[in-house]
Amino acid sequence: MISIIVTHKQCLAYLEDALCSIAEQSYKDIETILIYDGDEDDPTDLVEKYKDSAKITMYKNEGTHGVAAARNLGLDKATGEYIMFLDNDDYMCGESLQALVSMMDDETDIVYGQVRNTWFKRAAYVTGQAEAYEGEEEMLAEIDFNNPIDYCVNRYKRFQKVTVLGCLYRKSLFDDYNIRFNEEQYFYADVRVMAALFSNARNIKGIEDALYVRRRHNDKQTNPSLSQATLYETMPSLFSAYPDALSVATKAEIKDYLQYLLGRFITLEFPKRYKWGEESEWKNEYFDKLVEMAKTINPKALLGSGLKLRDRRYIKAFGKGNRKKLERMQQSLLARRKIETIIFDKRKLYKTITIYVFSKFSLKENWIVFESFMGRNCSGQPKYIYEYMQKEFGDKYTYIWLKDRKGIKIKGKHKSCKRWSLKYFYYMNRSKYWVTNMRQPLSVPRRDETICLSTWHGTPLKKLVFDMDDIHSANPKYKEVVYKQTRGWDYLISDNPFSTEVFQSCFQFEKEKILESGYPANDPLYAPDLEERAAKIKEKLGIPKDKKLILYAPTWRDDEMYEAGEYKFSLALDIDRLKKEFGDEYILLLRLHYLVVDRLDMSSFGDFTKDVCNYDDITELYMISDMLITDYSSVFFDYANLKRPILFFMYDLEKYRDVLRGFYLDIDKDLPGPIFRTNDELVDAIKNIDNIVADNKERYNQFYDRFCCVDDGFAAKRVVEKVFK
Ligand code: C2G
Repeated sequence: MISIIVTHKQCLAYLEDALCSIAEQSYKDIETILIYDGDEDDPTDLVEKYKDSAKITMYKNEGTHGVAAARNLGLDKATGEYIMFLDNDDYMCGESLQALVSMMDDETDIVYGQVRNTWFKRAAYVTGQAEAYEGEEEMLAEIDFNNPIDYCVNRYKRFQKVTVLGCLYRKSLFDDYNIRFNEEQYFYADVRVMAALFSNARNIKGIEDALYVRRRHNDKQTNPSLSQATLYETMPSLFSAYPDALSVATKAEIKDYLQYLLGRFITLEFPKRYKWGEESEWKNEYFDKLVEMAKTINPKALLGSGLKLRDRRYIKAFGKGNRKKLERMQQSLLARRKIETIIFDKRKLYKTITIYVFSKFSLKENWIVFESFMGRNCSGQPKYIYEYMQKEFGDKYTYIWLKDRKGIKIKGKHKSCKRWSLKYFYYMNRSKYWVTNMRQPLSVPRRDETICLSTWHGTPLKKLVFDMDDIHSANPKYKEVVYKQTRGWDYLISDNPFSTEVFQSCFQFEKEKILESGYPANDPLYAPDLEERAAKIKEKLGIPKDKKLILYAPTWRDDEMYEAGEYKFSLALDIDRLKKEFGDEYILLLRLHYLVVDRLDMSSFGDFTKDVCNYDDITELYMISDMLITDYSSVFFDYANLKRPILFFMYDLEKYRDVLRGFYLDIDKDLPGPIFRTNDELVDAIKNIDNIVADNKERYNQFYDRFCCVDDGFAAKRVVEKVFK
């Protein structure tokens, strides 16, 4: 029998994947020992659900908390012949247990399988919808799977990554050699155990068919993981873990490896923290302890390890505790690295200039930087706040716009600069106000007095940041980065009570800082002269007066990208068909999302289509359109203010909802219009638009009351009065 020891402390959101992956194993001679460590995230309901299929017994880890103590308790309770550790945030694939067990024989004590890393949940992983873990293939290419020490111990080359996971152990190996986790070590407890297990095992075999998947956490704030802890947190554990592991390692190969790990740590990680001249525990206590540990390094153990001669010399000096020599070596090393990065990285250079030069100038109380969609256009809330301020205050303020594209037209007296230019750093640093509808980069040095008004850019339908499960867009550290960025917002605009609620959870943001003012960009939709304005916009765009307009404005897809911030789009709308059916009556305005970089060739559709992807302001497109077709974009919340027809073309609904995002609304009930999956259905609906409008009248009105209840044409005024006093 295999005893699977599952430790659970936090991250209840991940546990179900782990338990389900046990329940679905074909090998059934198992018991699951779930150690519940702590008081948060009570797993009782899930344990109940999988109790029979995964044969779970749950124990509460009283007293000393931590994964080491929890695993020891699991070892004490286990009755199986074999042991497998499964963390609550990980899962196994397919036939893992069967494969591992089939390799066991009388002479073998450990069988290991493949360990893979992912940012994604099990459903996405097993269906192949999870993207490959960055850099993993390259790392694995350098490692020999059939060499147990290479594969199981050596692969990550860092103490923090050494893990007991992914292997099946003969239980007697733990008992005969009295191998247990050191409960004093909150981190690094696996190092000692692996050193002991791999030193004493008689035979170790591997099988690639057994797959253990380690899930990285994209959300350090709410679901922290041990292996993602910072060095500041883990450092104290290292001082006991290393000597402890060295004392139980009996195989020369393992001993050498431990010394190599320490050597790498001393040359690559420690110098970044140890600032000479600055009094801290790194300089005193940690340094002294590390010197003691470095004395255990035998220079011969490092030969052929991949550490350069320069590094080996440094480690030798470290072992002698020769501070003076180390200081010299380290200062020149760090200075060289710093100068190299500043010279080759313009942003770092500008940041340095900002810190040492610009920030010495006074703050400009009446300077405001406006940024709309990262400088790609002039639209949204920043544009309408700006126009209101121009009208009300004129020259009283200096207005600075970020323009990252040629051809952006902005009315009124203003200055401008390109994002990431030296001028940009200058203006950002000296201006008292920032008005932006997206997140601000962290690399722009900000003063304490700066006031950042975040307007955001839409009422959310699709789940955002902390309400998202997996992150399929390019940056897996998204949640961590957004958390830091949103701490810099002094105000956040919301369009309705629903958004106010969601913003608190998705950004983990304080209610007091949210201004439920309505959206300034929706003000023109309530203008008394809406029709005349619309006629002028139509004329500007060269659209014949007798043609009605359909605006097609879909959103982007998290998993269809070239790189972060640059997305692909494949058009599912059958334009040929629409042209045939509606070419006489309508013109189709095609508006792709600003993150999509693909440009569609629409020359074959003649006058029927109009490419408005680069048109600055989508509000103006709303004003002239007789009907909107969209998918999961927040555009419909704004468009609904006009009470004109909205059709939803959701050809990829299942994937978008179940894998990529998830929604805040019940889309079958709450949307202000019907959902269509195919072009046939859509064409039919446009033909019968009057019936569609009549059929959906009630739900449209309900939607309007819920989401458009604050907008009234005066949102800009409310925002400006509050923020600029
Ligand atoms: N937008 C646009 N053209 C499109 C789609 C969107 O100009 N074809 C603009 C609109 O101003 C819209 C905003 O981008 O309100 C946000 O668009 P979404 O499609 O909702 O996408 P996203 O940028 O992910 O915004 O809470 C807001 C959203 O949930 C996130």
